Amino acid sequence: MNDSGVVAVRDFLKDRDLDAFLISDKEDQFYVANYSGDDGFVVVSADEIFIVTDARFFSQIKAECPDCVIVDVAKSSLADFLAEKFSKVAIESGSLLTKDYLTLVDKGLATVDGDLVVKKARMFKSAAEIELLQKGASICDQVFDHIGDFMKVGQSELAVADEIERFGKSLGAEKLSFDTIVASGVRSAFPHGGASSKIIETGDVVTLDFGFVVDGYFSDITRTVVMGEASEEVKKVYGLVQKAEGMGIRFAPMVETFGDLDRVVRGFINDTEYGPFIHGTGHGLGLVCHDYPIIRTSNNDQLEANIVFTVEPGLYLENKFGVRIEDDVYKDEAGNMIRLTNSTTDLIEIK
Ligand SMILES: [Mn+2]
Repeated sequence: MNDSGVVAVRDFLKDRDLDAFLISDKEDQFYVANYSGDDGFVVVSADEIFIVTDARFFSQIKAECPDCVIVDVAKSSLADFLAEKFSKVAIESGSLLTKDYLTLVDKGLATVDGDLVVKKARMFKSAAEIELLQKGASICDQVFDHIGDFMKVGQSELAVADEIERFGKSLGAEKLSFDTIVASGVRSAFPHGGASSKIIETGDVVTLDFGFVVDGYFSDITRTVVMGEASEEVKKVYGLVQKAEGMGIRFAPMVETFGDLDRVVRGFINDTEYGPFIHGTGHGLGLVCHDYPIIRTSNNDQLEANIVFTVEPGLYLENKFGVRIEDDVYKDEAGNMIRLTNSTTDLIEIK
């Protein structure tokens, strides 16, 4: 149960003169009601929190959120329950299925979109949440340190990915943040080249992008290494990406919005001979890996304290190689940038 989620939802109800907030996003449900069941809906009114689900989850609800009121979906459908008690309801357009939405419309319920209400509350991390994010990020650093010793020419990308997973779990991670990316040689120019059976060869540039979940909170790191000696071109491109990433972290306390931060990093890369920069500068980190906010030019959210996010510029030269560097960071109350991941960003040549 996170008070800031409940407060944000109830403020929205009050501001918009609504009766209830229907939460369909799983992480939002966990954040607001501490409900971790993988089926059902959370409904927040001015003074109660209901969970509409089936009997598989009743004992779990009693353990996780004993103050919530259980609504048995076998006796009353979501739409029947809402229509009986409420007339104007906030919904989450990003996660409510169209078929469920249509049942609400059928019952004559008025709906207002509140898709980002809980996600914007979730952006701001408490000290306890930052501690969990830090644990995952520290595992990333230890795994990167280990994998540099482990990697050898002749291994497959999958073997390296397996070792990343095994070592991270041995350090206390509960699961991977996403399928590990180990992309070598020309495959490193695929921004999201999942590990394959390709054998890593001498001279290959290798992008390693991985992360671990600790108590539900995600981490995410990318480093690019070279097997053997880096060519002059690789060194040049690497240096530009390293500079762009460092700028992103250094400028974060000086800009107003996440869109501004994207413009700084994007502008720098686009002005090099290897531009344009083809993806977002980064993303929020929290109960999911690509959490709100996505850092792109169109984002106007203020870059405030205690929002944990990634900075991850990259350059991709088709049929040659790619370089990406990514760290997890946040701005503290004093305006200093705090790095959660601390592995060196200097180019590592594995010999
Ligand atoms: Mn990322």
